[in-house]
Amino acid sequence: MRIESAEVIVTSPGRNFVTLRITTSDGRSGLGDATLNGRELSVAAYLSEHVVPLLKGRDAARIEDTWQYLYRGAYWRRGPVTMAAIAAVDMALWDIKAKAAGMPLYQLLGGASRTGALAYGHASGRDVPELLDSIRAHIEEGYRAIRVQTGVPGLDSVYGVAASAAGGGERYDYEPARRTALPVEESWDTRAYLRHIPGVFEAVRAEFGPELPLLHDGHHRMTPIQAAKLGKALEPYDLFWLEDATPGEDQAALRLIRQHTTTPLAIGEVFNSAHDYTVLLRERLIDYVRSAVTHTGGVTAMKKLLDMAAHYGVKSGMHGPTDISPVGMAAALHLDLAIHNFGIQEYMRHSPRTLEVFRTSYTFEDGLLHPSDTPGLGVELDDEAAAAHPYEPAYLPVNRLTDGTVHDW
Ligand code: GCO
Ligand code: MG
Repeated sequence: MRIESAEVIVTSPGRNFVTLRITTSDGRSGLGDATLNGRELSVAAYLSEHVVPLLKGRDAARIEDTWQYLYRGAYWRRGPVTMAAIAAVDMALWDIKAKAAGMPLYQLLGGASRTGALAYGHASGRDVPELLDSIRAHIEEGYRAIRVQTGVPGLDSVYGVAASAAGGGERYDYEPARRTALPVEESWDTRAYLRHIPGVFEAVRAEFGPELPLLHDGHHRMTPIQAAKLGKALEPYDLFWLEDATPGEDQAALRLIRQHTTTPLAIGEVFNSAHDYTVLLRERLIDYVRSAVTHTGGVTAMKKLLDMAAHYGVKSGMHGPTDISPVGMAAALHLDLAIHNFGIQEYMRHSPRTLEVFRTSYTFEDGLLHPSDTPGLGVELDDEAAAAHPYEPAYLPVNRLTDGTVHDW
């Protein structure tokens, strides 16, 4: 089973996706996700200029060897572009291997450890009443765990808050990347945010009671002492997790937060390697690993990372916004089902237009996701539908403090 060809497909059914399709000499094909929101073409170029030429003629069954060849062989290691490209190759090869075996991928990863993966959805509102409506709508859709984000008085637009229920999007969801010539600039005031959020969670608990798992994303905006203060203030509301409290590259910052609060901590959506977690795991500074299969070098690397986390009692909470394509999502779901230390899976849901391009078989029922028993990853790409949506540049926003200083977005 030799690799005969590999093609990079860039499509934009409402938002941009980069997909790699590998085809073998015996006519099998596999898909891998290489989408890096706002920087898509850098991964597409890395793949087509530097990776695809190396794949032709390789044994498609040698997944570990190919991973090491692309990782060590490049000399320049890690980084989101490289690791997303390696991830796409890795996912596609696992897809092929599982199809050849006639099994869903999770069977090759050790088989199911559970009946389905608990998913959390994104509720948001510009104010508390709108937020409560959004939570209600998510519960009606079947969600059993909810991420809570709201507007902050005095700030025009805030990370994670859908512009409006009817806001021109295909779903009532927050999509940060905009198709503008330059990035949209948002404004931010951490003190106003810190004053506002505890009251929001108080209102949510008052309305929905103590049981519903609630999550919150700080999106890297706080200093360690601010994050410690927020974690402490949120303790009465029993969060499932507080995510990305401080900027991702500073692992030691989590030490200070951990000393002050029992609110569980999650981090890692901007990480791209297990090495980004060594201090966090060894010192038990986090509770959930947030990496995406797509940005961490694929199924091979993610499985190793999650196995390492398991030894420290740390669980998975894989990144699953709409900028992870249905292919990357499916890869996460197979891991979610197979690993022992599963925690929760983010599930924002793709738009109907995206799902016309990517034909998925995973299911969402009674709050649980299942990758399905279709052999392989269980996702196929419709080339005609993909070609109908050419790439359109889009940027993630840039954040500024109210005095104009650039801040973490
Ligand atoms: C999340 C993330 C996303 C990111 C997005 C950037 O928790 O789902 O923070 O909303 O902002 O993936 O492209
Ligand atoms: Mg996040």
